[in-house]
Amino acid sequence: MTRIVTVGAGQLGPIARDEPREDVVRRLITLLEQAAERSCELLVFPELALTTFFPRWYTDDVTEFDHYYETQMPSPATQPLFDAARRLGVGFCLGYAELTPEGRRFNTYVLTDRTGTIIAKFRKVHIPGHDEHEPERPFQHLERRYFEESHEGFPVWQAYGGIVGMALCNDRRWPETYRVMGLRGAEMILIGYNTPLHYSPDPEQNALQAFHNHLVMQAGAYQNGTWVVGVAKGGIEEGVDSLSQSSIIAPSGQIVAQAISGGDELISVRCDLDKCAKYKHTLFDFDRYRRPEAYDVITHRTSPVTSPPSDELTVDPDEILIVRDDEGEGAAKPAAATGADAKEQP
Ligand code: CDT
Repeated sequence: MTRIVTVGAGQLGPIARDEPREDVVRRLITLLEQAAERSCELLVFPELALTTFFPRWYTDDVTEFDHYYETQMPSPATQPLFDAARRLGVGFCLGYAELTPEGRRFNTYVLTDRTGTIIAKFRKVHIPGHDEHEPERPFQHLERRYFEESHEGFPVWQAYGGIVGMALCNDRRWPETYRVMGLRGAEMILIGYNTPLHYSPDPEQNALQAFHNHLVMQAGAYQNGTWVVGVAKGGIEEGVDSLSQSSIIAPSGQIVAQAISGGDELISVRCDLDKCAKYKHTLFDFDRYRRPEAYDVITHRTSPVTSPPSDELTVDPDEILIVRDDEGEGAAKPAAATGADAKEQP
């Protein structure tokens, strides 16, 4: 069986601080038109696709940045994108900063159908960075000042002939993001990102940004038997160089298409959603092989266990692995050998 959905990743290059929404929307429509030429049914745009990545700047009064937020979707400025979707028959997924009537601020993704009607909304769960000005940084990452965390979790939706979920940028680094959607049957996960190449808290990670980006998305795809569409806003935006390398990843974990520029670029793949079942029904047959009772700390703790309380780490002396001969007679490996698999070696 095949269930084909042709999906595009609409990578964006930099958006200038003073670039009008109308100009950005024109860029999005150009990508949507290219997607239609390639017979895409769905085009995925990045996180905060309507504005520059404004959390790189500090302002005392957050409301001074209200012009970066959308108070309605569609709005007069974004309506032409929705009209283009309807005209072309190509749906889209769009990231933007959302300001609610109650004054709440979210980092948001919406998904439309092929008529340009919004059918799903996701708000970013893992908000990275910091909330106060840190002058020692070459640029700020103040997402925690400008957005609150969503407590709506990671829902999935019936769309495009399959089960579709969404995540935003830092969400992609957390295995739970994919697993929660995997448990809900996700067959395609749409992820937009803005990832500066320079990571102030540990610049040793700078050279690994591209590796880590693909590492997490490929693992998430494979371990949950789902397609992943990862879409960047990349290039040098207001002096800050950000990762590009948008990619479309199969349920095997293989990258099947990858952007090669740091600018506006469309990549597309005919994705067979039925490929997901191969992984969901074999190695990652959750029903058969998952052991939730062994994972309890995952939902009960946020911080690691640094010094385990005695009720969490019990070492039964009879279960200590005794290593003989090759590692020295009688040498013991207590911590590594606790649990049901620990046995005395013959
Ligand atoms: N936008 C976003 O979430 N970016 C983060 C940057 C690293 S945290 C400062 C990311 O996880 O890619």
